[in-house]
Amino acid sequence: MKFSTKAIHVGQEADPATGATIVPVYQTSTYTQDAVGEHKGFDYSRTINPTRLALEKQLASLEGADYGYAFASGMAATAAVLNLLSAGDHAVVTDDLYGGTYRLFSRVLERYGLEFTYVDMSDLDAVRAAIRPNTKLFWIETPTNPLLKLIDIKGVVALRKPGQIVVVDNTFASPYFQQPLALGADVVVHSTTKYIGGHSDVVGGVAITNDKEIADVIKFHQNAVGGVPGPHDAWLTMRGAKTLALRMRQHAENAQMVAEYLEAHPEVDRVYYPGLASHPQHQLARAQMSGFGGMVSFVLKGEQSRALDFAHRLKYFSLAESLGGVESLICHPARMTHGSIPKEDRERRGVTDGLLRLSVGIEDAEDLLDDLRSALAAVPRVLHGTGV
Ligand code: P1T
Repeated sequence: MKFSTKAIHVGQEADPATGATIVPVYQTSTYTQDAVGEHKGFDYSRTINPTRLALEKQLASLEGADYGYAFASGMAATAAVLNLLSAGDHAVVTDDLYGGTYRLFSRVLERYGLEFTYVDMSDLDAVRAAIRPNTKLFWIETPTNPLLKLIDIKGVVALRKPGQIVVVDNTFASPYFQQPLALGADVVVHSTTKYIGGHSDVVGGVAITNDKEIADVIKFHQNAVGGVPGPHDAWLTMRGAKTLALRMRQHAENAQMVAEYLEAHPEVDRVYYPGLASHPQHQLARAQMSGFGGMVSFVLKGEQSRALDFAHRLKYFSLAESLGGVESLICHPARMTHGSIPKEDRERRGVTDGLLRLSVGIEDAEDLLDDLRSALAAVPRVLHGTGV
């Protein structure tokens, strides 16, 4: 079965109770049992819910996996995967990553005795050098948030020793453009809030694996800790995911046009997009991904304060956190999504006050380009005179 067929059919057989073609929202917390322990496989909705189960099957299939567990948010999915570690264990983490993931690791999990080393994982020598005797996990985001760096998944997998696991946060690429398990990773995590849900109307997460032992631990924690999505959120996410392939193709097409437009503009200093030939890891992107996604970051020339001035002048790109919805968004990572990373660390990693991040939506590309064109024309010039 091919990708879109899975998205529309796996886990989504007609409802056995009624024949409903579309999986119903099983808005129930509990299930009536015939006798104690005698039931139809469902006993309590934190543990199992038919709507959530359908979503889990659908999303696992999109990553080519046997097991998937849905959570109330991407962070809840991440926290569940980190439950694979115990106090004293160490993880090597990409130094460019979602600020909330950094916050979870540095301000919550370090207090529980886990250790984290942040390195530029696009440099495999740096990854190798960060490995310690107690290293148990490699945490990869690729492309990274917000600098769109690429990490060589196969390269990191080749460094993995028995007992260590490689986890890929595949949120930016989506399973349509990148299949980390096929490249040897052990676990994939998504914030389904983003491309998978696709309509900015629901928060969710998922953890996916082919490894039964790992799956059992994640499932145990899903139930024991309880960060599960409600049935209606599961249903919205499942509905969104049906059109993932169509949307991703349009996101990528629009983002390529936007990235090329910005790169050629005299007011733009630098553009980060894996689909540009100028991206330092464009070849790796071609090898590892089947498309380059919808996220584009860039820096304007001149004072960093121009960034927010520019962002406020846009009409179709809303100033908002998050990404991956059909509508275009613009974000100022330093003050928004990555504000929880201390300024010094953030700037050392390249997330400066001048950086802007676009989630390029699937509106008509000409309208998006016009919007960028007008805003660029309206910000006070730096190139031809007085500066800002
Ligand atoms: O927001 P939540 O569903 O909990 O997902 C967290 C998360 C995990 N991983 C990546 C790569 C992410 O980008 C996110 C959330 N990111 C944003 C809200 C953002 O605007 O970058």
